[in-house]
Amino acid sequence: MGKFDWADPFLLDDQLTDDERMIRDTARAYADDRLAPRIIDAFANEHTDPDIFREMGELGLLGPTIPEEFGGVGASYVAYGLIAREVERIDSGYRSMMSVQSSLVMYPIHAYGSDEQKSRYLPKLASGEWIGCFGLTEPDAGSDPGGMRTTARQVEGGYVLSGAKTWISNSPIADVFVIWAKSEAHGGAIRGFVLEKGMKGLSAPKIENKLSLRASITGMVMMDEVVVDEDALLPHVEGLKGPFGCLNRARYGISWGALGAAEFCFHAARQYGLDRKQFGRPLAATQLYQKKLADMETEIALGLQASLRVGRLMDEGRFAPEMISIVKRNNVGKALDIARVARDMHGGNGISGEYQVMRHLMNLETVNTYEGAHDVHALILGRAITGIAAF
Ligand code: TGC
Ligand code: FAD
Repeated sequence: MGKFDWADPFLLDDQLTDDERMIRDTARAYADDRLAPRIIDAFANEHTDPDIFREMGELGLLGPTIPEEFGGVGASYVAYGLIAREVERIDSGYRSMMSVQSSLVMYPIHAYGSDEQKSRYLPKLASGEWIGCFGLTEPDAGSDPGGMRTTARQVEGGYVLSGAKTWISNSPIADVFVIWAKSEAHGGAIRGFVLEKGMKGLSAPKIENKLSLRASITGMVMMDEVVVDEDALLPHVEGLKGPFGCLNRARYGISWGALGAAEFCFHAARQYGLDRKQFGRPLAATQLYQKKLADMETEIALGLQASLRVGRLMDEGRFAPEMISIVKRNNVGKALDIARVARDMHGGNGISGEYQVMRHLMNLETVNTYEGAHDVHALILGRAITGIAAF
């Protein structure tokens, strides 16, 4: 008979390779030693520290699945998920910074870019010297990115981009902007362009006063007739499958990350219940408290196994986007429920920044919405189940 470990009920650790465990341990040590001590102040003061990109880059945590020749470490998608879990155990905003750089900026340049684009951008993005952002969402095109209005007009030797993107992670501090636009020269098809900070007509104002993800800066991207050379175009993809190919990777990472946040909340609620006495005994000695902990442990364990399975299928090249919709939607939804219940289990202390569960709860509200809202993933699955698109 095996031994039961409440913190790793299905022995997930056993199912990892040595390399994956090593990468996970690196990410965990960094998160505990360098991110955890900063987060309470960073969230309270809405402060994003650009040094975090450099620190993560030094440890190989940015674009880890990218081959070594471009600055990555050629790690598995399972390893990428494990990094997301460790970073989001501290804060969803820090995971956001990491996953935008890795899946939404480095991935498209690697998968759809020219050799020149790969050599110019990937090593500096991998080291964190340059910060990237990904502009898909617009004020009037969120869940329906096909309705975007940003255009690229062909001119002699290049393109002119005009439009506005909103809710763009990292944009106010970004050096590199992956922008999706409808290109007149390609029959109105959506194409990707790589823009750089300082281009005339390009600005990225910060969105102030977010009540969620406060340690991760978010902004708009305004493009007022930004002229780019022909070589700013990502040559190897056309249509919405370009941005969706990136979103597949980021959504998958989020499915692990959200469970990292949920694990933090579960562990905090367990410890709080063991320490706090009411009616002459620990809260954890009551049946209601134990049932809540059992529900949390169960959902986290099931969700992690599902993400591990999807990660293995990604590594084997056998994943379908709908698999990712299942784990993104389920794991984030369950993490949000767990954070809410953990907040309740902390009583009045649960609303204090020091106890951190409410910060995770507030963050997970964003995570539930971005990268395909919870209900939008239900509709993606509904389409696959019935053959009828209900968008
Ligand atoms: P649809 O007709 O379904 O598809 C259009 C074309 O795209 C292809 N495609 C995919 N390809 C790869 N992977 C996927 N997951 C794909 N989904 C679709 C499809 O095959 C088709 O290709 P082709 O060659 O036939 O043209 O498109 P639709 O317009 O009907 O889409 C509907 C829907 C709901 C699926 C889609 O629009 C959607 O997913 N909406 C959600 C939008 C979203 O997720 N936005 C995320 C913005 S980025 C972000 O939030 C970053 S936050 C990061 C952080 O801080 O961590
Ligand atoms: P809407 O699409 O208007 O949706 C509003 C509500 O309606 C949701 O509940 C949704 O589920 C529901 N809904 C929509 N369509 C349907 C339908 N057909 N049937 C039933 N219900 C529907 N975007 C980027 O491009 N890059 C980024 O880096 C980025 N970072 C972000 C960071 C933060 C902090 C936030 C909050 C957002 C970020 N986003 C980013 C944008 C994010 O992807 C969008 O907010 C998301 O896709 C939803 O779009 P929306 O906000 O316009 O909501």
